Amino acid sequence: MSKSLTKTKLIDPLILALLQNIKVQRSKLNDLICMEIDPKLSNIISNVEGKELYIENEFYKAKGFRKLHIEVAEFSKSLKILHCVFFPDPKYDIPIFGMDLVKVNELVSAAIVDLSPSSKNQNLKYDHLLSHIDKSIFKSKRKIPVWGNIFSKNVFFASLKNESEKNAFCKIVDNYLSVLIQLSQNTSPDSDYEIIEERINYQKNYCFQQMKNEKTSLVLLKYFDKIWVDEYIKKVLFDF
Ligand code: BLA
Repeated sequence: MSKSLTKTKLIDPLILALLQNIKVQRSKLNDLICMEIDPKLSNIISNVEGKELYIENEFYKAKGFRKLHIEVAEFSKSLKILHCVFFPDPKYDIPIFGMDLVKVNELVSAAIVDLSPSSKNQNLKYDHLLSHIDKSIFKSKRKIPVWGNIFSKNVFFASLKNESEKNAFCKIVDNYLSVLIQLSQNTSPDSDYEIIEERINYQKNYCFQQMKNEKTSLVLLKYFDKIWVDEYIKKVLFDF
């Protein structure tokens, strides 16, 4: 059914474990379809010494979701990234699933996952499903930056220092995805224009705030010019 990510590259074991979890959860969605994209954007590879680069993108859609995006990237053989955002179809009352894992050599400096609200008070519907998930083993929780006001109060953000924290993060991602799948299976499309418009605006704002994260663009600017980076961020990562 699908082309699969990372066929062409030996992949980091933690990123591989997360990818497998995400794909198993994604396969539970109804009407899952792989979206073809320009191969220039799906696979980006450079072997220039010191500036080696590998980016692989996969896009699907499904009932309730306009875009299910997974990106695996490796920069200069040392910086490894797993980026994943599942954007709901604004006709549906489903939150935005987002995760980012940034690994520099063996240290996971940033591991973040959230089900972010895609309309006002929506989080009240799933808060109780996330808030009891145990996060007590993590020793290096991190503070959400100012642009991160798009995240829910159950956003998880930490550095991962050892194997047990890495395993526990995989479980948290899996739990958040299970909640997402459960929520998406219990909804049907709305036709009220006002609520759809509100959800569109929430997604626009989500993308707009994510674009303020200079850490994303700073990495890409080491390998590409500004025009390319702006296009990539606006069209591939955070389009609306
Ligand atoms: C941080 N994102 C980072 C960092 C890098 C990237 C290098 C710094 C790591 C650190 O603070 O320890 C880079 N992330 C990338 C790149 C891509 C990427 C190049 O996805 C893709 C090409 N970022 C997201 C999503 C979320 C996210 C979907 O793309 C959350 C759902 C969050 N990334 C996020 C946050 C930080 C971060 C909150 C920390 C920012 C900070 O502390 O200032």
